[in-house]
Amino acid sequence: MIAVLCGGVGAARLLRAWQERTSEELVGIVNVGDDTEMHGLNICPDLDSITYHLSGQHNEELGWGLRDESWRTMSRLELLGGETWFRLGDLDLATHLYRTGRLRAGATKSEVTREITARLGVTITLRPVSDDRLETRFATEIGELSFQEYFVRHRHSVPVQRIWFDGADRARPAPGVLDALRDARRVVVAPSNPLVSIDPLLEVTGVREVLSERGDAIAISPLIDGRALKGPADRLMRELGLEVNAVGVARHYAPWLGTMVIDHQDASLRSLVGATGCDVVVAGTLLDDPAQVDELVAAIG
Ligand code: FO1
Repeated sequence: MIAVLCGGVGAARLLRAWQERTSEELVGIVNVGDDTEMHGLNICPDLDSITYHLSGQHNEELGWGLRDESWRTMSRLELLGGETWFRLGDLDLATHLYRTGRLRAGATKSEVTREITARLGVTITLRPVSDDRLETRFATEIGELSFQEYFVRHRHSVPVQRIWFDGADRARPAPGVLDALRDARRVVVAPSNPLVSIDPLLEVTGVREVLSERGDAIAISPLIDGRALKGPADRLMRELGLEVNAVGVARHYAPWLGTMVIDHQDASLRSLVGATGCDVVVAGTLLDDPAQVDELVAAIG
């Protein structure tokens, strides 16, 4: 079994590509720091993004949500003067209605995730890292923001001074999370945002400790040539004083990292990455290029 620490889209692409190339069981341990409540509904963007990708129903143009989506409910909500900056599509709403109903009836996030993935034919096991509250928060120039306020409402364009994870000190790992990390033949860190996708996973009791005990986790750099393919990872790293390249990512992960995979374009950083204390593998890391995915999976598998 292979355990993959996951944010959203980058992780979804990796899991999907890997599943096509292996018969080994894959378990995704998924960030919940982006989770939010809107209009009384519980929304889990990373879990849903991965679920929609793995069931082949994701919206490629938007980069989130469902394919063939319509927005009639949002138009109606706008007419009523409701909040519409966080857009919930008509089809996507069914997921949030289902999840919210089940949570109110006493089910856990893990149980609801199992139900939704089974219904949508997803065969990779997805586990929220915790069933407890864990909220990524930002201190910014314009005050404190939740993840979705920062990311969607302000389009990740507000300078960030600090990031923290509310509830992390009390967040217990969801059932099966630590066992998966202990028992996995390999633990892989997806090319997700280190500061807002992977860090919240590490904050959950026991996760960092298991990775340190193992000492062999393999991380794929989300930065190529100092840039994130998607999202604000590069910007956030700069604002928070990290070196904005694969070396900065490796240094951030150094206490528990075994191997760092860097892209061919960053081959010149090989020895600097290695100097942070990990092994280094140079491979293609562009997940929309089948030849590079073949090379990547061969390198980390
Ligand atoms: N991202 C946006 O840029 N705008 C939206 O209106 C938006 C709505 C939304 C609704 C449900 C959902 O599961 C995700 C949604 N996202 C939206 C994406 C999401 O907020 C972020 O991409 C992730 O949280 C980052 O990993």
